[in-house]
Amino acid sequence: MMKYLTLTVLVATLAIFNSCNTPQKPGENLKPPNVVLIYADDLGYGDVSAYGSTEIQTPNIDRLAEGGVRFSNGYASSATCSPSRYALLTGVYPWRNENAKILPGTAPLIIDTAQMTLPKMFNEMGYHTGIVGKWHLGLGDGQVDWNQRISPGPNEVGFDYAYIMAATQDRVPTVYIENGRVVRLDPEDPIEVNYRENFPGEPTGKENPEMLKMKWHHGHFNSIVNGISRIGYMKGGASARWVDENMADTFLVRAQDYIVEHKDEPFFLYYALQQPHVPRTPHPRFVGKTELGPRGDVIVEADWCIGELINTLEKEGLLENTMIILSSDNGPVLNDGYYDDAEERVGTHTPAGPLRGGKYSLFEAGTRVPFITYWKGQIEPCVSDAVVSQVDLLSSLASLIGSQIRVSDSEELPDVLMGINDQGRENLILEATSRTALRKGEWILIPPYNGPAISKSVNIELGNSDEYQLYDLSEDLGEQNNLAETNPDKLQEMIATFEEIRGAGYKNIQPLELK
Ligand code: NG6
Ligand code: CA
Repeated sequence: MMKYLTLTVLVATLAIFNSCNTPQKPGENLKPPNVVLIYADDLGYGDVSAYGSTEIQTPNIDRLAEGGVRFSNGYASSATCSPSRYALLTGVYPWRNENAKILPGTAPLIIDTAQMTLPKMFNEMGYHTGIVGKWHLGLGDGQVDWNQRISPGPNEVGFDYAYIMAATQDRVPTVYIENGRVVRLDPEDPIEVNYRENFPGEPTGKENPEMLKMKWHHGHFNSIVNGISRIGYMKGGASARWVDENMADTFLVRAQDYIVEHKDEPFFLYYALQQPHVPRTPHPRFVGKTELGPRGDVIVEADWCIGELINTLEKEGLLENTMIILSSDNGPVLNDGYYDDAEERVGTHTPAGPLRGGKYSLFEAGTRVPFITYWKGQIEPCVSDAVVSQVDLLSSLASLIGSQIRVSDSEELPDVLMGINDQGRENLILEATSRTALRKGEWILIPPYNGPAISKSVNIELGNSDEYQLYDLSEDLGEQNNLAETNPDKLQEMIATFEEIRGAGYKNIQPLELK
């Protein structure tokens, strides 16, 4: 009952906002804005207060949502990281690239250096471009020497400045890389990385649990760095290894410095936060900020970072000339491989909001994520129900800043981003661990896939079934009633559209094994 009441109040509160169809003022000629793209890692649809969370308060994200367009149907291109990031930066659906899967830290770069990218598009329009944060799109050619300049990487696909972690916080190498060079590396203590076998004498999470400050639950039992065992083995580079608890501040300061340094020219900054991906390691000043343990605390930490970044833009007088876009690379997960109390302390919090599934899932919560655009003085606050995907950012932002570049999977929806109209995509292919589904209007089609219905390790419904699944989101946002049998005509129509866009190749997909 309590929960029902809270939801009712929330829906009523949200309804005060206008829907997004205010026509543009006639004759308006906008100066192309700077663009800051803030991209969280594993942040769920229900994890922020602007989207209904009551247990976690995110006032800075809410400030963007309340002053901008809050999309209720905004999607990541995939339910996992690398494929989503690939689509975000290239405007190409991830299922077109068989290498766009969750990557190890030693994977080669999966973006072709000849390919059009978001930063290249900005570059061609005279923008300076920077990335600070998580990369996870591979580096080099597969034979990286971490002690030399690492290339190709972000600099070779359009970023003038790059300060990154190679893969994820739970994967080696656990070092920062600035424009291709490992930061603070001592040449006397070279780094070696291997994902197949350990280096003799190096401790691991499996063999040396006494050295761990955070215990692994599944996977994550290889090299130990900062008391946390990771995926993959690493040796050397002691002075370069990151301290997880300082990562948020490290990235924030680089992002702020970038803005200050480039305030006098147009810029595009991709600020790729590491939270709330595992291992969740809030700085001590955020520990205990929520009742939810580290997962809640790092979301509050991320929100604080976002607030500080907005403050920098404001202080530099850039807020009225900068479009801020906020989203997440995939949906939420509680236990993603470490014992960090995320499941135990979740209480009444619903990371996926009203949606079914989570990270790795073909159900809505895998890919439907917080999605906000904000531009002070130019965007009228509103809530948009338009279907929009991160794959659309390339063509849409190109159109917005006057570039002619378009990429075919990336739909041109600048007015949707601006909240001027709410006519989004008609069709969208959703992806999760190589499997694909279709959203068409308010309908969802999930074709049959082998594999477990629920992943036991992460405790998430994956969307696998022997049968076709057909859901009507307008009546059934939680995807509980499969209408495939009762609506054969709609089912056939959806299959036809899906196969037309996707090709028949989806049938041979072996979904990623999730233990
Ligand atoms: C999985 C990891 C998970 C996370 C994920 C990538 C195991 C058992 N699980 O393989 O912890 O790292 O990959 O997450 O190793 S993502 O957000 O970067 O896609
Ligand atoms: Ca992710």
